[in-house]
Amino acid sequence: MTSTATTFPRLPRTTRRIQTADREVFVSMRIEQPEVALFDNLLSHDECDALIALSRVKLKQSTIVDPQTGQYEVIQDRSSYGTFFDVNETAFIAKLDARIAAVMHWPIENGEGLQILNYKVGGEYKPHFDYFPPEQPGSAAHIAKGGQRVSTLILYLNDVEGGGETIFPPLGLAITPKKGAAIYFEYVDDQGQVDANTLHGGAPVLAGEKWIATKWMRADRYQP
Ligand code: PD2
Ligand code: ZN
Repeated sequence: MTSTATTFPRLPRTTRRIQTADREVFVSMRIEQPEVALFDNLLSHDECDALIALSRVKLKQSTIVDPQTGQYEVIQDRSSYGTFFDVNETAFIAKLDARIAAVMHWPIENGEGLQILNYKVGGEYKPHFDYFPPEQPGSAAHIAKGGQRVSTLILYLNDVEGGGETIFPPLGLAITPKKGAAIYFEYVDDQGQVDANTLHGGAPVLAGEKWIATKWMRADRYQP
């Protein structure tokens, strides 16, 4: 499937339960314009623990895309540690990639590899867009690898003792991390227009630590 075959929104507004191949997922909150949905029961607690254990051993300081050069840079705005799993890297990751694609209503092959992030106390991700701003020179090289990003799923792998909400400042919305739940949002419509109201960030962790997994979907098949 490519962006030209898209119905919009990707996640139908009437969907309340999603029966994936191996798990029933609940849509516990919806917003329209921009399209945001909270999923409950997406991952089991054992799956969350397994993702953390597999990631802990290979964490590196997170980077962002420099708007001018398109190069990955370590910056203060993103004080987390992270790692990636290639799509379908193992049987376990393949099972999760399939479930994630089912709830995002978008093909597995359009997804970037699952990214795992770990924030310690004080760790945050300042408000940003997940799409590559079309007007920025650094975006072109990334858009060339499967098109624009169109939707995001942030999966919460633990309960955070204090802080660490995912915030959407233009919407006045804050999501408290809950182990096994996930927040979904989409930001490119069927005309290819990006939605600046999806500006979002990860609030500072105040106590404990925060673990998430992020899936970013592209308009077309992703070419790493
Ligand atoms: O950790 C978060 O809550 C968060 C917030 C904003 C993660 C991302 N963006 C992301 O991975 O894009
Ligand atoms: Zn983000």
